[in-house]
Amino acid sequence: MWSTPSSRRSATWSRVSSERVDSAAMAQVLPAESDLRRVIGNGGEVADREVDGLDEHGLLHLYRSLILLRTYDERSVVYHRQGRIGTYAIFWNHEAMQAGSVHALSDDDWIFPSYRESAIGLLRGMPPATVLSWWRGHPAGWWNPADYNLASICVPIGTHVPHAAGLAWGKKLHGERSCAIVYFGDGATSEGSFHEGANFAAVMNVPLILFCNNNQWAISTPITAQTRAETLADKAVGYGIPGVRVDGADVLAVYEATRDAVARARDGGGPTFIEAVTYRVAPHATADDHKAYIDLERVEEEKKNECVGRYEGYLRRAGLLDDAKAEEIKAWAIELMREGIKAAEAEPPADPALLFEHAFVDPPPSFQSDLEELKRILG
Ligand SMILES: Cc1ncc(C[n+]2csc(CCOP(=O)(O)OP(=O)(O)O)c2C)c(N)n1
Ligand SMILES: [Mg+2]
Repeated sequence: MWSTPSSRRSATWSRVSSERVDSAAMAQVLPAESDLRRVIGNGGEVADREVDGLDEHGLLHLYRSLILLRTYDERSVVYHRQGRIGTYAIFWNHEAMQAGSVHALSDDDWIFPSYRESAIGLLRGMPPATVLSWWRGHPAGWWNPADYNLASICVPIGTHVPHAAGLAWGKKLHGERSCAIVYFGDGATSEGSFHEGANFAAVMNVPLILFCNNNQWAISTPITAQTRAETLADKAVGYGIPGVRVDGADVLAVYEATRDAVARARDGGGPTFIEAVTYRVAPHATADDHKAYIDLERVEEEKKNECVGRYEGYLRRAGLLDDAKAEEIKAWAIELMREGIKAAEAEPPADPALLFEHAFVDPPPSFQSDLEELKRILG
């Protein structure tokens, strides 16, 4: 940056400061919504609603995506127990947040996932073997982000929020109509990088959707120990952007909220913060035992309202799904996973030198002996 010719530097900075003035002048936001938006009823006194933008084909496609993610997740826990993949971050009951939001995007919109959305690439046509390889620690699990408009899976909490804000800013500077979405958890809202990214996106009025999966736990830290704000959506007010709260187990409510946020982003309306509220009914990851800190009765209660079953009920009430169709889709997803783990396991062992390459331009001399020792251990 210091070698940037002064003419280019000043052109960039004058654009930056004038945009800041514009967006500051526009920053008049309503208090964040505190009610959870819902579309799916309960089959009783709470009626189902219809959603614009999804016809019969779209509604079933969404179901297919939910089943694909659910099957990926359930099979992954089994593969972990069989020693075929490493530690795995379970996303059971998070599928609606992922599928509902991705269905509101176009393929040229960029996705920035955290580890909780590790399999979101499947919704962009990524083979299950790629994600399974990632969890196997194998380089076959690395991809070129530009191939899918999908950034790599972010494990440090919140550090991808500024990356997503920067990419979205670039889109704005290029005059593109596409946007970016970044996924993070409730715990991430306490991180500096979340704040930096959200504030930058707001000030620069970039086309970004900040999608918070509020599953009410950050490993063993409950949401009540995370913030004194009444809702996480309230944080949006501080950035001067709209904040929306949805039921994260209602895939159609998630779709609707994201669709609106995408439309606003494309029209130059800037970022939106979406708080999707759900409950983490599984342990944080396969290495965690949540019995040490969670109320298991609450977990059982929450499971009754899990997102796939709720959407299945909606489709059945609308006459769009029957047992035969549901079984066919589940069988398709299981077969994909069978092929996926077979392909991942057929990958030849990775070259251990890859662990050391690309880390430094000038590697320290110790790397050579470290690599030799690793090779000796691996036999
Ligand atoms: C910068 C950073 N600090 C700490 C951790 C350790 N860590 C891993 S997961 C996690 C909890 C994150 O909770 P949340 O943001 O709510 O996401 P969730 O796992 O619930 O999806 C923490 C603190 C980390 N990965 N990165
Ligand atoms: Mg969380």
